[in-house]
Amino acid sequence: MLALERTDPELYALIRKEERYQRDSVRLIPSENYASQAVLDASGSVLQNKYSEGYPGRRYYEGQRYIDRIESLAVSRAQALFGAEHANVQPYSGTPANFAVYCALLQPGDTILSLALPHGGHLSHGADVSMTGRFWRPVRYGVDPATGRIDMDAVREIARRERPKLIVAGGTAYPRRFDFHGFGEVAREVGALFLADISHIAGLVAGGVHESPLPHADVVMTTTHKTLRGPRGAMLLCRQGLAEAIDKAVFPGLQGGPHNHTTAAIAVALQEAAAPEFAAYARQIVANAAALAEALTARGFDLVSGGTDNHLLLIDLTRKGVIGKRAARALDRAGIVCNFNTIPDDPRKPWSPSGIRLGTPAVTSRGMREAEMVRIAGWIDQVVAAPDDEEAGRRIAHEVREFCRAFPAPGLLTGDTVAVG
Ligand code: DSN
Repeated sequence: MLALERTDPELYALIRKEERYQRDSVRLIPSENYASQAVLDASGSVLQNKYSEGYPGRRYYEGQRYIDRIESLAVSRAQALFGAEHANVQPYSGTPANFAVYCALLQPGDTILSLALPHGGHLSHGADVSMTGRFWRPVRYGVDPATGRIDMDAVREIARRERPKLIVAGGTAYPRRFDFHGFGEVAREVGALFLADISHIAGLVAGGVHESPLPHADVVMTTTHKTLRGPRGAMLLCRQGLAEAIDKAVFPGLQGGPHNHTTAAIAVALQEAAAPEFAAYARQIVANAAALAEALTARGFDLVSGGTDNHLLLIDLTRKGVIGKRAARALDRAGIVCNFNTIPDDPRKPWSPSGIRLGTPAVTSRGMREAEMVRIAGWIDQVVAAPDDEEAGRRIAHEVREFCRAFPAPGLLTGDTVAVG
């Protein structure tokens, strides 16, 4: 970033500080990751200079000889990795991608059945505060209060009663597997279409650790920057029969020119995800989450659903006597970055909920394994036990910084090269 350093030293210093922060802390936000240097290279390339409304071979601007090849490469890699008949790699991110699916498949006012936001669903699945909850009629399934898991019999009952046009499986804070086969059966029984939003688990699906929804779903949406470890973007996968509707909804329906630099970076990430090392990475994400869950449970933490099948843990801090936001802020001061989160049927509000959410994709990208998860659980326990102890927070932050040195993160500078300001 020599040019940036020269022309805008203030901004350059802020980026370097963020880089050092990412390097020296344990990042446990389950939707975050460290993209490879190759992904960052493509994402910061001259491709961002080009306008390309349309699709390969059918553009509204000239000068597409390389852009068409780049987008076609991303599309064919997505098709191959996920076994999809059709792929659209242009959505800017997950929410616009889900919006495009609703525009393609539904009429305004049609019913969408999805996982309730307070039970781990996503805003774009029809939450009240989202436009998706205004333009369409949302109905919700939740998790069973006793098990913390989705009960497919309950989903079927709601679907039979509400007759949705679309059923959505997927979420942001659900630590268990989605029964894609079961959702597909319910959708077919009530004549609904089925959207699987695998944004959080796409890397686990690509790595063969979680079941693919492709045989069961009409459309699959994923963001590309979470467990898949690509740039910030999204993809839609579907069968050929829905391809035209999906493509038209993305462009010209909702978006203008695709972000070609992102498309190229998605292509890079898809190639990386097809490598055998990525399957090992996906397996280790899940093994690390299980190890973190076990170590925290042994220290008296309450995990929603009692554990995890994937990359994330949702922790109810009620019995620890600390609210989620206070814990998350104290952890951040101690070099452990997570987010405060509602738990199912949380008596508290989303801005100050009862829980925290942790995930292992980023720490696994640094090469951390089960033993490191036990160490991290120990720090979390110390911080949550005394969130206002600033001295302990500083000591732990120092220990975390030293610990992180042994685990270089992809795409980040190492050593003192980032020592600015
Ligand atoms: N914001 C993402 C997450 O953290 O799960 C979902 O869009």
